[in-house]
Amino acid sequence: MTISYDEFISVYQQIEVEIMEDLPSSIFPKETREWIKDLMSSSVTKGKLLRGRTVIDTLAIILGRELTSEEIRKASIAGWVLEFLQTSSLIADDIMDESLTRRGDVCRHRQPEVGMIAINDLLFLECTAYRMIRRHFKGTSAYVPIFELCHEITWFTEVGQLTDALFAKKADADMDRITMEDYKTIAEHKSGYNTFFGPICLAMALNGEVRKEAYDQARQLLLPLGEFFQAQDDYLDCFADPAISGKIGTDIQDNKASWLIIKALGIASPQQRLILKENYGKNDAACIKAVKSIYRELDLPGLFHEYEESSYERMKEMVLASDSSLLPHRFISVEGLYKVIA
Ligand code: GPP
Ligand code: MG
Ligand code: MG
Ligand code: MG
Repeated sequence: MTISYDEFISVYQQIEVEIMEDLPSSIFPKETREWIKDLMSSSVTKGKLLRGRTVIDTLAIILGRELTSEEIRKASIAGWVLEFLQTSSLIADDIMDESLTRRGDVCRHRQPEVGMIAINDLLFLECTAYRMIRRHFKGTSAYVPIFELCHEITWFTEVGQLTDALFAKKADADMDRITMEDYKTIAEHKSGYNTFFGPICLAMALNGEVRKEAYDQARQLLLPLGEFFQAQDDYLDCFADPAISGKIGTDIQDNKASWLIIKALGIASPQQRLILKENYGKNDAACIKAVKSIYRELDLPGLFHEYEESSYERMKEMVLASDSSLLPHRFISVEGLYKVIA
């Protein structure tokens, strides 16, 4: 990547100083100031930061040259804006999914000293993202496009998240009625906007892109990657080692319309379906185990890897068929994006 993890973190340190300047000790108690500092350093900076760093990479690809230090600084700020928005969403998601761990730590709302203050925390992080945009871009031509893009990303992510939550509320017998088309709608919205559309379109905006068609094409190419990303996330929810993924899966007990259950119900024998239906959506270790064992019987890991290969080929074809005057092919490197999500 154009910028190392450490270089990107060093931009965060400047952002932290600016935010703390907005909270002078002459007005705010030490507890408030320390809370905010700790919230940001213990949550926002703890991810892989790939979305944020992709803004910088994309800008370098668009320009086709090394970035100046000023360009790196601006793109890094935009990258951190996305990271603040993403962390805000993750705190909300963990409350909704009743998750236990995130980024290798106990979920924010489960930390005894935090509890439901996590709701204020997630709202604070979202507002802080817009404060950062105002501070760094107001008066420049990128200000309005960046502002609008961030609103759009958040808006669609929230609609996707709602759709996901409503599907999970359905009785398990209804899981059958959820199709891969429904899955695509959920995944493209809850994950495609923040993971792919956001980083790439912010770089386009930083480069002064104003053509609506360019953003429309970006949406067309990037949202399907969100579907793949979410399928991978669903696969990892069940099969990854939490020590590596940093989070303990909850999709089975949460009755989620996961890629795995939709695929499984599509190919299971009547007997296997019965076991899936009896055990899915129950927060019970034996039920979770029963579902996982059907997943293995059906070789879902193998089927996921086949899906991975075929979706990669599909993405490559879509990029090659796209209008290069709106989005140069070199700009969207499918290999690069796959590396981002790997
Ligand atoms: C991923 O779902 C989607 C999000 C984290 C978006 C949340 C958006 C909100 C507006 C709250 P997931 O539950 O599968 O993610 P994870 O596996 O990381 O918990
Ligand atoms: Mg979740
Ligand atoms: Mg969720
Ligand atoms: Mg998940």
